[in-house]
Amino acid sequence: MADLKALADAVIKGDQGTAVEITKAALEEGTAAKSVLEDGLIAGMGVVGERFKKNEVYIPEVLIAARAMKMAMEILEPELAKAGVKPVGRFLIGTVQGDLHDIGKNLVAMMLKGAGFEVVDLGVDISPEEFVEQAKATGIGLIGMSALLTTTMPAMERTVKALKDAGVSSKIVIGGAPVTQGYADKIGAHGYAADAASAVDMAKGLVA
Ligand code: B1M
Repeated sequence: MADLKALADAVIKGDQGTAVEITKAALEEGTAAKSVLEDGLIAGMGVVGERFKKNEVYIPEVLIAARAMKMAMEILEPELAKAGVKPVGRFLIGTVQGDLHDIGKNLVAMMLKGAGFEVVDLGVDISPEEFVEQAKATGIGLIGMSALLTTTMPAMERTVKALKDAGVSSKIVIGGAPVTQGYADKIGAHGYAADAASAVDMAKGLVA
């Protein structure tokens, strides 16, 4: 019987080799892909997210854990697809126009994937028009924007307006060092998250 607790521990420790090995062994012996995902990988990333929120671990540990999860996911994804396992939700994310910072945005994307979301990452310097185009093309109900510069924050407001003008009814979450809850309220975003773990909580709340 595959030890999914050991798989969760491997993710927490960022031990790629062990995470991949247990994932392969679990699938070979017939453990359901959904169980490997939920009781192993997501359980492990959930612990990392909680520790990150409490400042018990920091960005490097989160990145290492996310990488271990990613390696295991590469093995698991075809099996999940075969079994018809649906993601918890879908999330479209990008850094706004004029802004090239992506470390925080990538962390948010990784933590969302760790929580079972399918993430479409548009990258950096994304114009309001591109957000609208991609939101319409993918039909994704949750859109996240990141900005690290006070000078690029207004692009968030323009993007929220463009999405609403285009009739996109997706929920919009914003974040990034200079962004605040007050700013989210002002521009009509549905939510603000101060860090990657809070972004996951917010996304879960919005799809619930
Ligand atoms: Co830039 N930079 N930078 N920079 N840079 C800052 C942001 C700055 C505060 C530095 C400073 O002056 N002290 C300053 C902004 C000042 C301001 O506007 N108030 C600044 C500046 C001025 C600039 C340039 C203009 C510098 C220049 O060229 N003169 C230039 C702008 C380029 C551009 O974007 N057009 C620039 C360039 C760069 C680099 C390319 C060199 C590099 C970016 C590399 C990259 O991202 N690939 C860089 C870096 C690394 C930084 C600092 C040092 C670190 C940012 C970072 O990655 N933090 C930063 C100073 C600092 O913060 N100490 C600085 C770690 C990251 C994990 O945190 O992104 O806040 P953060 O993400 C957090 C939360 O905010 C939240 O979750 C994350 C994890 O908990 N979060 C979200 C983020 N996005 C979210 C989205 C959500 C929810 C939560 O929902 C969707």
